[in-house]
Amino acid sequence: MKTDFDAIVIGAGFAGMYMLHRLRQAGFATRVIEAGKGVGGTWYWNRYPGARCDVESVQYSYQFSPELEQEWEWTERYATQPEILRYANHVADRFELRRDIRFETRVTRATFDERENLWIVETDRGDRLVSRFVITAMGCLSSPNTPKIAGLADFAGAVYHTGNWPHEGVDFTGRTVGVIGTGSSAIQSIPIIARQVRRLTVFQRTANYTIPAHNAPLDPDYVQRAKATYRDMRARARTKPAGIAFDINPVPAVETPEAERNRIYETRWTYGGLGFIASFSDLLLNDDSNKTAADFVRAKIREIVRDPATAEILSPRNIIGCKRLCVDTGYWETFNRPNVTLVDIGDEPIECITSTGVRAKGKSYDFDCLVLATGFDAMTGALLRVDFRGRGGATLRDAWREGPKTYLGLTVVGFPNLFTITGPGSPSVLTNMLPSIEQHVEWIADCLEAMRANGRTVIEATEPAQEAWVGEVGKSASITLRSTCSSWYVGANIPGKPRVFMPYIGGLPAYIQACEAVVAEDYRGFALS
Ligand code: N01
Repeated sequence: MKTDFDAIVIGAGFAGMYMLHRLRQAGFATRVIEAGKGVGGTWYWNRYPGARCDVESVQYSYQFSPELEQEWEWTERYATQPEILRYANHVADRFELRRDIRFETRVTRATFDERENLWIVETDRGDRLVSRFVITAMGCLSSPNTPKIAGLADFAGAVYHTGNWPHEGVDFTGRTVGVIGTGSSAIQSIPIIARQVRRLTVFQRTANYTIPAHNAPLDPDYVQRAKATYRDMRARARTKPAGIAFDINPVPAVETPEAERNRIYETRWTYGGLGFIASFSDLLLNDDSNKTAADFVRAKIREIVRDPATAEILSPRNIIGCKRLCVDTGYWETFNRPNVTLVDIGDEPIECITSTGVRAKGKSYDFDCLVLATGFDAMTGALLRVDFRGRGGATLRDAWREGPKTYLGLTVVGFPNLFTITGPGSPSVLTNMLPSIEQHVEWIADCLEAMRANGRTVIEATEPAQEAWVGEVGKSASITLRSTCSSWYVGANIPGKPRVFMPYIGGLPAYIQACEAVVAEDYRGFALS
């Protein structure tokens, strides 16, 4: 069989773009296949009002090119979606990536031919491409979840999903709007939508924790300092569990007197952002410690939200940081607006959607538009949308029937020469995605180069190695509170999805060490031929 490419990469977000660049540098014939009309992945699709990154812009950026770091100028502490998309486009232009990307094409099936040890990749445009390697770069939160609420198709107005927002934007001026969901996407968009609409109604199933962003334009002096010290900052970030250079207080909350504890929470709240959860060392390990942080945030909600009944509904009762912590600009304050109503559907799901609106708790709410801020089929959704067939025609869907199983989050037994960037079983969504992506891309590229140098053409994880890694992922999840609630980390948001904590929670440094040890021991746990 004639090969068209050494490697086919699926997806042209930050992972796919860097993978292409790195493989091209190493002289591998590479083709990226991308469903969208442009690069950017998450930042191409998630164009809802208020979309921005919750990792500070100077950290949420590539580090592989010092020249790129120096020439790009971030303008805000937390970059907006349009700015990040401009950055992605700049990278695509600067490294001339587009000529090897096929846009507006979706991979539908990939089949491993065991006689020739090649992948046959099929697309919705009728392509049939033959490649030695397939590398998925499809993102962890890229398969939008549209809940099966009865009557959704009957709604006469417009329905928008935050994860697939119209590119031309939506003008909500003077309209009545219902938002379903109160995750990060809702928490970012609700304050902005509320300012435009005549009336906004928010349907909340689970109250969520959010910390103020205190976003602001970046002072040019700060940017210059950041640019001058990028190497140090990146090295420091690499020593942190989340790959983000913020300080983790090494002291446990339970051992800290209440007044001192609240002073520390106040300092972190005033600074803003995800670092709040690093106020103490044990917040995600100990229920009592976690409760001190949760109580602090609940007190803030009561302080900000004027109506006590609304404040009570908005106050989360679960573990703080168990679901992904949110970062907002004016979320709680929005519920003081006279044009905003909160409907608690925690105890009773939405009954149905009608042609005019939503029926919940025996009451009808009429809307011009509905916004589904209902999240994603996380981590496995995008991968399982492609019909992967490995050895013996076995499907990935079958291999993962009881939950995803991988070796290092990078490879799957029975699927030779297939690599999954930020796949389940890797730190991915628990970290700053950019450094995690870069680490995976570099590991894969180094692996392909080593194989070429040694005249090897097939690599596959072995069953014992995969079992051991799956055990490690499960063991590390069991010691934190993060695995204890109904989050998308465990697939709880998708009916019927196996309940398994999907990312590796042992932290980026331990994970990098594990990946490097495998290489140092001549790709321990892999069969190479
Ligand atoms: O999705 P989510 P998201 N009826 O799954 C509710 C990243 N992200 O798009 O909690 C009623 O968090 C659901 O309720 P419940 C970030 O990692 C990052 O907001 O399941 N409600 C929940 O409230 C984030 O964690 C940024 O009870 C229903 C909401 O919909 C991840 O993406 C910005 C429902 C979904 O929340 C996902 O965030 C945005 C139903 N049938 C997102 N089904 C950054 O800042 C679901 N819900 C980088």
